[in-house]
Amino acid sequence: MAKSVQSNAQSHSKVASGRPVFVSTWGFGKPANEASLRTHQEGGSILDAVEAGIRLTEADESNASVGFGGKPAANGKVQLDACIMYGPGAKAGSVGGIEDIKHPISVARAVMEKTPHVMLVGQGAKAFALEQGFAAENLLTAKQRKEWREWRREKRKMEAGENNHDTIALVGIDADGTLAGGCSTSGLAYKIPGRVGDSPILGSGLYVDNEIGAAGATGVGENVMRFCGSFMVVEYMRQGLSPEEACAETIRRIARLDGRPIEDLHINFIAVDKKGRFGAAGTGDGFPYAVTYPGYSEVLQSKALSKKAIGIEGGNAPIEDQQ
Ligand code: SD4
Repeated sequence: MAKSVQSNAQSHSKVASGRPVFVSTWGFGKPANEASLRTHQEGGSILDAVEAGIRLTEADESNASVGFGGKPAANGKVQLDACIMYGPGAKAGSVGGIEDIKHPISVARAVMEKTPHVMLVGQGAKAFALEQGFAAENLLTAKQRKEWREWRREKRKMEAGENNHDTIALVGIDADGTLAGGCSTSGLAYKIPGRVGDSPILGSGLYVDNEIGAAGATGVGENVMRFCGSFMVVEYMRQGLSPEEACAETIRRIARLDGRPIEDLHINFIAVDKKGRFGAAGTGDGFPYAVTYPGYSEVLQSKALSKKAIGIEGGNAPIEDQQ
């Protein structure tokens, strides 16, 4: 296994020629990466940079899967999940199902830096955020309230497929080789209140290993979190796979264990390694990811493990439940 892995590795390497490097999910990751790069160039740490990039996406009302403007749970409340991880010392913070707070990535960072804990959820997470000076605000926009009401009126099912995505996972490495990453989402649209997906779960929606690299996930969280998906990507990189092949091998292994065809899983991974190599893979065709370093910022197409279309970015429209 390790052998064939090594030989695959050579043909799938994309390497950044500058530092820092930021890699994130979807096309909207590009402006997030660019905010990260700016923050770093202005003197921020790699952790500050990751947080700043994700905050840009959280504040973007047009993104229906992250932060303000995100789609609500079935009860009409927007419940957000986020985590952040810093390579040195493997420090981490996370919040699950937090309501009324626009920047869960910053609350996750506060959990990491100001408490002895790693994860806070629900009411406790919100109370902590308020204590830390975060403002409570309504995150359900008029557009999302209208769509949620229609969804409720038509008694449609919760969706979990190719049009229910757009989480941001963003990982970065600086000139010293220090790694950091974050992940933020409103989760699956119209989920059962209290449902938490992979995004705030360390090792699932995000993992950072300062010796090896970092990885993040987007898509149907249930199909990532049963397999510690991002941790698995990092472990494949440890075995010598390139970031792209590590993402692809993780998807193949998940599909084998799950038993369903790859195209029914709707998951995607991004990764960067300690050498500044980067890559991504998705179960469907057309998963875009963004890569930014000094003098370079592009949206690239990931390796596709099936021909099934990934669904439109910014989609997040109800379809039949595919669970
Ligand atoms: C979740 N993984 O809550 C998230 C959803 C997502 O892009 O990634 N959307 O399952």
